[in-house]
Amino acid sequence: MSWSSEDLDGAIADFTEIQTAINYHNAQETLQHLLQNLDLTSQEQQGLETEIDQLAQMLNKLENAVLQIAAFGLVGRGKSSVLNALLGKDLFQTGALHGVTTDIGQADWQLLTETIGDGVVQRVAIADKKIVIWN
Ligand SMILES: Nc1nc2c(ncn2[C@@H]2O[C@H](COP(=O)(O)OP(=O)(O)OP(=O)(O)O)[C@@H](O)[C@H]2O)c(=O)[nH]1
Ligand SMILES: [Mg+2]
Repeated sequence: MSWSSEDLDGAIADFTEIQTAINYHNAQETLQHLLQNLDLTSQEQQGLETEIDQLAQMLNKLENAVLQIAAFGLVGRGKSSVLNALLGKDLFQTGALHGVTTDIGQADWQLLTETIGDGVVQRVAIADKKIVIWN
């Protein structure tokens, strides 16, 4: 069988996708293993609490395929307002004065899977608002 350049491109793309999945799985397993096999004294545990927590959060992101959205921009340009609009809740303080937001804030979005017609649609659902992110 002779391969066309499209066949080769397709095979390379498939291989890249498989390699990505393997890397993802390896990262997940490594983190799981690390967190499950921590052998620390209570003093060490206390001292490394923040780092351990960050690793657990990283693992949670890998396991739940968390997508993070961050807003960057000049002061008073509407970052908090946009995030509030997406969330459907006034979680982030907004205001006309520059520099209203002084700390990093976070809010959780919940991903729901719904079946509509023949296809499965995944939605980000916050309060009563829904944003389709995958179809
Ligand atoms: N006219 C208009 N005003 C907006 C819009 N979006 C936000 N604002 C107003 O602009 C001001 C600043 O909005 P914020 O969401 O607080 O902006 P921010 O970028 O988070 O500001 P900092 O946290 O201070 O950096 C507020 O008074 C908002 O009500 C918009 O699309 N149009
Ligand atoms: Mg803000």
